[in-house]
Amino acid sequence: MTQDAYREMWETLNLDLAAHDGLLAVLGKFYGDIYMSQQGRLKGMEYLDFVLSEVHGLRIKELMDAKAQGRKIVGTFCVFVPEELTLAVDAVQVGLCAGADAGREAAETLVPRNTCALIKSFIGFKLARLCPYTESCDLIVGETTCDGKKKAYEAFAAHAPLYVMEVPQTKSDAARVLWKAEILRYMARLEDLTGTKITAEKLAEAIKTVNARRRALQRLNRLRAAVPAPISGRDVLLINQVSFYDDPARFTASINTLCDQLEERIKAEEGVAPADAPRLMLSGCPMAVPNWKLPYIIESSGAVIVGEESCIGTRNTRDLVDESAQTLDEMLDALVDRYLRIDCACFTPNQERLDNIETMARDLKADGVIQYALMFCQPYAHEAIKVEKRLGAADIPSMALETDYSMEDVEQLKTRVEAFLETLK
Ligand code: BJ8
Repeated sequence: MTQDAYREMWETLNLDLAAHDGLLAVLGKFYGDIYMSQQGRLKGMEYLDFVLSEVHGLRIKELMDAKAQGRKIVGTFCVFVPEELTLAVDAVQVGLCAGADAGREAAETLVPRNTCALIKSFIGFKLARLCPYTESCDLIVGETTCDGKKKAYEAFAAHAPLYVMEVPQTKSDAARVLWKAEILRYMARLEDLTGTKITAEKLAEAIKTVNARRRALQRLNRLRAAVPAPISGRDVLLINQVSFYDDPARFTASINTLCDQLEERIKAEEGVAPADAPRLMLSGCPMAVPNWKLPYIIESSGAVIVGEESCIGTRNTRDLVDESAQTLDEMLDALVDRYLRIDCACFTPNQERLDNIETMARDLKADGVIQYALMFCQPYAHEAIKVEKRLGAADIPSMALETDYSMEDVEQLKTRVEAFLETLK
């Protein structure tokens, strides 16, 4: 498609074209500096570069074509929304990225200033008419996770076709009953939206599709345990980010090809950083596209990131849905169980997250962990204290950072990261 045809498509979606041009220019420059400057990238990353270069182009065209065929587009902000149900009604699910400081001033007319950058970002993108994904959606699914999101959705509902899932805050038996009811309610909403009934056959297929993507990402995560690290943390973060909006089957095939290349590289004992480069794991809040600030700072300071304990990382891929269920109800139970294993900091208590972090740091042979929290994020800031204690008891060095999407603190973050790396020597 030509640039003119893209502009026509964006105009149809009612984007603010001038502001959108500005956003794409910044994104392109940022991507060039952070990604294309890396040495020794795998051939398979060309696919990701292509997807990113067409992020508001070709993929949006695909969504438009899907809509023209009568398919619905469902946008989400949280890994609690079961994509299996969305696929089972032949709708397309896209994660609505919220990783840029765009439309902040407009967002602050709807939510308080001391709201985390992720929430302000999704509201800002909508109010400033900057995101073709948001504008393509027939339904946007929110969820009652943290207080910030819960209250923000009340304001957001006046601007978008919003539906909110009630996510329990504990893992009790009563919570499970609530979550099952919510899954059934969401299923009915999707059936109503699309006019398609979910059958055992369709759901089984959708479960397989999403599990296959998780397996490919699990494989990628296992390969990162190699020394020297065969792929940069920046590239894996990008892969995880793209997983939220690319076509699932195409994405899975591309990541498996990339993993084949990684295996070759590991056999040849080649790495993206020297074998003695400090190996760091990130833990905490999700980093949505195009939030690449901290990974860039870390890796340009001589360390390599070997894991992301985050929803745009292993929290989204660690658990599979049991594929042995036969009936629709058994499949729904399998979904309920799988999603209730998510160890988001919004749960109380949340002991399993501490166990998962320690296990992951050991499996990846991490020399240290950097905890990442967005400013004003209460759940992850609270858990940072516990995580630090737990890692300290396990003799794994860690440091907790709080930041947002602005570039103002880059130097300060760099100084702290470098000081942390010094302590690891
Ligand atoms: S399952 S982590 S994607 S809720 S950073 S908005 S928590 S104040 S994003 Fe999340 Fe689902 Fe949990 Fe994962 Fe609130 Fe914190 Fe902001 Fe956050």
